[in-house]
Amino acid sequence: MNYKESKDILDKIKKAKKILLSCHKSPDPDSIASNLAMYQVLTGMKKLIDVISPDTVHSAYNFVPYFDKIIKVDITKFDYSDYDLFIALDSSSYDQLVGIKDLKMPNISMVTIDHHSTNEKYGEINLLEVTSSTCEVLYKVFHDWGIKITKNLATTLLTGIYADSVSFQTDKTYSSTFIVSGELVKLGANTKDIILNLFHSNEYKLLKFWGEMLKNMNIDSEYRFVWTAVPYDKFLEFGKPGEAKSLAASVIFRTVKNTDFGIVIVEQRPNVLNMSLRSRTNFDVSKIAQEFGGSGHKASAGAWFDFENFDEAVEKVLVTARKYAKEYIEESSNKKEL
Ligand SMILES: [Mn+2]
Repeated sequence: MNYKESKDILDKIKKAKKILLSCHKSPDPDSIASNLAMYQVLTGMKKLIDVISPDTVHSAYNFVPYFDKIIKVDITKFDYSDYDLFIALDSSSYDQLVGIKDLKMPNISMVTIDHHSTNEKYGEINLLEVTSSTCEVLYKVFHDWGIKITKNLATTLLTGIYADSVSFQTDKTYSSTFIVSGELVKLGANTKDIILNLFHSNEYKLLKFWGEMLKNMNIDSEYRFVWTAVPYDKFLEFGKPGEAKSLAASVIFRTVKNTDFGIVIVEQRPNVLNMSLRSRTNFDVSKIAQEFGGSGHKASAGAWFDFENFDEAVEKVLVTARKYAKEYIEESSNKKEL
């Protein structure tokens, strides 16, 4: 047995007739894939399953098997009364799942399966392993349940692992991540399709927008970071590529030699800034995000915040970044002296 919770969860599933699965707000590939993997396994057990999403699911992920089973709903009006069980995947809190603060939790039995260290254990049974992805955890759960992994299921699970580990680069990429991935490849996961769709399918317009970001890229050599800031008129001009910012932060702005981190700021709505931060070293970017009402991890964080004057708002971010950068540089040099 990989997990002591596996049996109790399976017992709950066996007793349930109709089970609800739900993607989290702004569903990412691990959210989509973990839900569709669970969908495949539970329909195989002849259960009635609905997979809902509180947000539109990006069509870029329609290569994931059974993608068309996800139904977008208005979560504030959703009727839960039909279901015996709610399995919440890849969401550290109910707020994160629905994307609305303090929305009342439905009055049905809830199980959570997750990989975020910030998980608030909001279900009756909570299975948490801090690792690459919920899909990695699910593979081990399915193993405990004795599920036969089909090619489709293997592709689905490996999609979540590839995406959430950013091709095995995050610090939550453990030996278990490689072992599970190896097993999934052996079982017929279509790695070519996953790589093509996840990493080699950028929209032309999005890359042109990256050009705009790169044009405005600056380096602060003293405090060791790069940053860019793009105003709303440019965001509009390039067709509002909403996903461009976090992708650019991961793919470009965290890769600059002699820096500790990168910041990408885009005015995605008039007078609202959306910021993505990525760390290249041990620098904790979530500290900066938190000062602007955001959240995230040490290596990757983000924030949305209102502002009045664009240049002043960007300057405020830079001042905050320099404050934490200074602390980090001093700490690192102290360690070296010891
Ligand atoms: Mn995840």
